[in-house]
Amino acid sequence: MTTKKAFIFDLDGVIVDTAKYHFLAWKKIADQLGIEFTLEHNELLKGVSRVRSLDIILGLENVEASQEDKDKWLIQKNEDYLTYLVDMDENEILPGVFPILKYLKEKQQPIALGSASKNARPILEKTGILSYFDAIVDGNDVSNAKPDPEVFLIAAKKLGMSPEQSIVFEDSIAGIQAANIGKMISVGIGEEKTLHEARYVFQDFTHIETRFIDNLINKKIG
Ligand code: B16
Ligand code: MG
Repeated sequence: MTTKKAFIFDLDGVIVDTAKYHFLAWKKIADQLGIEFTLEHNELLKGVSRVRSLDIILGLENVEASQEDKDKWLIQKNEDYLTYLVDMDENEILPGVFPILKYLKEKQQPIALGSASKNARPILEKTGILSYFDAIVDGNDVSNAKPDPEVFLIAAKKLGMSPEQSIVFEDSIAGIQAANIGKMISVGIGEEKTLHEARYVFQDFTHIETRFIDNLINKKIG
């Protein structure tokens, strides 16, 4: 009998390096409003919904705005962000991701996407990896943003697995917290100092050995 686990991947910053495009698009809005917005501030937006991201940016300098203005900036940000995605192809897949996805497929492990982004599907299509996913849960499917575990709980359910049988790969603090709150195994992708709440942290997928995946599948770690 094959042992199965649910492997749930965040999108931005884990599968593709779109975090840099989100940053550039938000920076334009911040500059327009005279708000200082740095890469350090950008960490606060990772895994966070578009609406909440704008509130965080405005909050950096206590800028008050009408709902009408906020709606306008949200549209502007997304339109600008989408221009960065036009030429996106498989070259934007982060190092080590393809081999891991292929390995999980070989081992017949269920795979899901758990992303806050409302642009997730077109990104998966453009980069040619949509077919690797047995379930997709994105910003269009949830009402509670990370660190609420809703997105990952729905993903696990769609794969027919319990939270305890689920492993979440995440680059954001909010996402790691969501996985932990959901009682899943959290694997941080990025800096140890930023993602110290994760059960495991790897700089990127090239640092994850198949032995680690095998141990997760066979429950030797967790
Ligand atoms: P969109 P993830 C998140 O995606 C991003 O990390 C976050 O920066 C972004 O604001 C959010 O998606 C919403 O994205 O504007 O495309 O709907 O990391 O959860 O895959
Ligand atoms: Mg992310």
